[in-house]
Amino acid sequence: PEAPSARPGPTAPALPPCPDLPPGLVGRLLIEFTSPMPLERVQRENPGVLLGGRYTPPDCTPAQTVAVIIPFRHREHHLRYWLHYLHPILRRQRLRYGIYVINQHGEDTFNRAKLLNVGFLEALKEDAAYDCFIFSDVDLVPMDDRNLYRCGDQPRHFAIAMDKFGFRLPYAGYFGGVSGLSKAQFLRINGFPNEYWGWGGEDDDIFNRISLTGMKISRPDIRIGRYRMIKHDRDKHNEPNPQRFTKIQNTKLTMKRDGIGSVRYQVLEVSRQPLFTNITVDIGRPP
Ligand code: UD2
Ligand code: MN
Repeated sequence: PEAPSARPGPTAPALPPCPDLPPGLVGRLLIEFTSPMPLERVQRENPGVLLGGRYTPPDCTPAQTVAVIIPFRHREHHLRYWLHYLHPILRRQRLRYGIYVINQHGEDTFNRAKLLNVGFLEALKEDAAYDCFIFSDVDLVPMDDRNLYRCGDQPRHFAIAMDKFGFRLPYAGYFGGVSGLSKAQFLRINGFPNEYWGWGGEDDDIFNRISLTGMKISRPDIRIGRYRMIKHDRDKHNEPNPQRFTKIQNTKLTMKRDGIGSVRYQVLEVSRQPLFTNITVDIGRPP
């Protein structure tokens, strides 16, 4: 018989699959955005997170590999709170994950959905194992860790009960804030639209894409899908898009030509930070 080895080597037995319901979740969380949040503190409190914001549970093998994609520009202080709250939550949820901040270069009009498309492609370039994509605003923090950041057999909407909407779904077709699609679900809807410049409409277009391809949104219990949004004014260069109302009438026509298959952009920098991967990208400007 072989001598017992003191530490796991290449012949160590594989870890068991992670349980469906992770042990050690705490449920309702206290979330506040008043005390300042230095990055050094967040780093110190999350020693298990690897360069680029990667994490793998030490005690089990997760079923999925999750890329969290954050559309971003000039929201550094929101990102610090997001990282502070989300890393421990995702860890307790026993996820194998990576955090990708997709930073729009320059000062042209913001384009959230196009940045999310870029995040999908660039995360896959970093690790072809990603099979679940969670798209999150930088200013949204879940108030309950039972809201599991995983993908299922239908596209998932996580941020359903936000403080700013009185903890209710604002309308039945609402799909904004935080959502999740498996790789197959994302490709089935040709990804997200690239042609929504400025604020609004892109989330409704994504909802339309999902309905038009015969899928149904899945949501957590209203008592669990609660979120706090960090209070903020409208950013510069993200004015409400006046075309949004007519554009969302035409998803059926536009989704075939406008999506992940047609996204054009240029990566300017990939920088692996201790708590996240920052990808600065030139996505052009509205025509
Ligand atoms: C709502 C939706 C959001 C999106 C948006 C319309 C909620 C909670 N969220 O957000 O998902 O559909 O309407 O486009 O209802 N961002 C930057 N820098 C900028 C501008 C935007 O980083 O200069 C990013 C950031 O991640 C932000 C997100 O884009 O959280 C959405 O922008 P917002 O927070 O200004 O819009 P909001 O709160 O109305
Ligand atoms: Mn916001």
